[in-house]
Amino acid sequence: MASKEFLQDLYRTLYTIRVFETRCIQLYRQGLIKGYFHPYLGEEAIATGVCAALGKDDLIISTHRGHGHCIAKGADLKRMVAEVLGRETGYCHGRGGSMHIADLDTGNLGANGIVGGGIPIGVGAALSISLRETGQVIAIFFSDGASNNGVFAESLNLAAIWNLPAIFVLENNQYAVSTPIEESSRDPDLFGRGKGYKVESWPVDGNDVLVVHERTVKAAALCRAGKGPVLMCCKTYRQGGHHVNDPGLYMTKERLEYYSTHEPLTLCKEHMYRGGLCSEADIERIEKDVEQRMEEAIEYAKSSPEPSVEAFLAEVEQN
Ligand SMILES: Cc1ncc(C[n+]2csc(CCOP(=O)(O)OP(=O)(O)O)c2C)c(N)n1
Ligand SMILES: [Mg+2]
Repeated sequence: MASKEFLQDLYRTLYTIRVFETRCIQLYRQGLIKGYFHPYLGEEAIATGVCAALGKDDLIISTHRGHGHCIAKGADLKRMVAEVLGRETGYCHGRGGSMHIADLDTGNLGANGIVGGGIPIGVGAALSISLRETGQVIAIFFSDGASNNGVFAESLNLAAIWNLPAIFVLENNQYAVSTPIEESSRDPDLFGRGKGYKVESWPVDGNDVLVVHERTVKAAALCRAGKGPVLMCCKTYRQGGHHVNDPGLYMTKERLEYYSTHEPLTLCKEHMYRGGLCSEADIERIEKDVEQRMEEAIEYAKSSPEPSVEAFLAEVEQN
């Protein structure tokens, strides 16, 4: 059984992602965030469970919906908010914004605005790990839409024939923009796709952080034993539209209702309350602390300078 401390750590990460996304949506509405912003609301258990099973030296590669991955791998909230607000103190000095945060110090090879773009880069990193014999693994995050991209098949096959230490984490949120999974695949669970390449492939409840964690521990062990890759098809659901300006009117009432309770925070709290392991006061304490840290990060970002026009021009000239 998971310990109280471990469950509290998981809840802290889940809640940090929830608050980060919720507050950033408000900042977006205030005009402080430019461009696209794809919230990870409802999908928090995947990044949290996967990253909790990885070591500090292990790697991840992310997607256009990548804030949760950054946070779960240990990114600094202040630098994240600063990046999203386009400030000089951000991870990419405000040049990348929401879809391009990378943090090599925490093993995060970065988000990617190209759907499926992270998959072959992740396999390249796994090949590098394998050649250098470092014992690391990489978790490659991508969603159902990306799994219909040819590069997924090519990458999975290469990883398979070379037994690479890559965990393919398919975040099946059941939509690619507004296209439901039933319209883009005969097999809406998707894990059958790995079997065709003789890759260990599992259906996973992507909203239960303990399940995701337990599966990732197994996947990482297989990878480190030279039996990779592994495909984890984590079923989840977006708690809203594709991005901040999409009201998601095409989402089905039944599923929204089901996933309003079968969702990461609620399920984690159930684990915490089971057997009297944690109290409401424990949860409240974590939530207050997270909310305060987020407000500090927002203050830091707001008071940070925007990059200067001169700096932009100098970079363009250099390149
Ligand atoms: C190569 C490419 N094609 C199209 C787009 C436009 N686009 C952005 S997100 C998206 C849907 C991606 O769906 P999925 O992979 O399921 O990711 P999710 O948004 O569900 O996390 C599309 C088509 C893009 N960014 N890159
Ligand atoms: Mg999707």
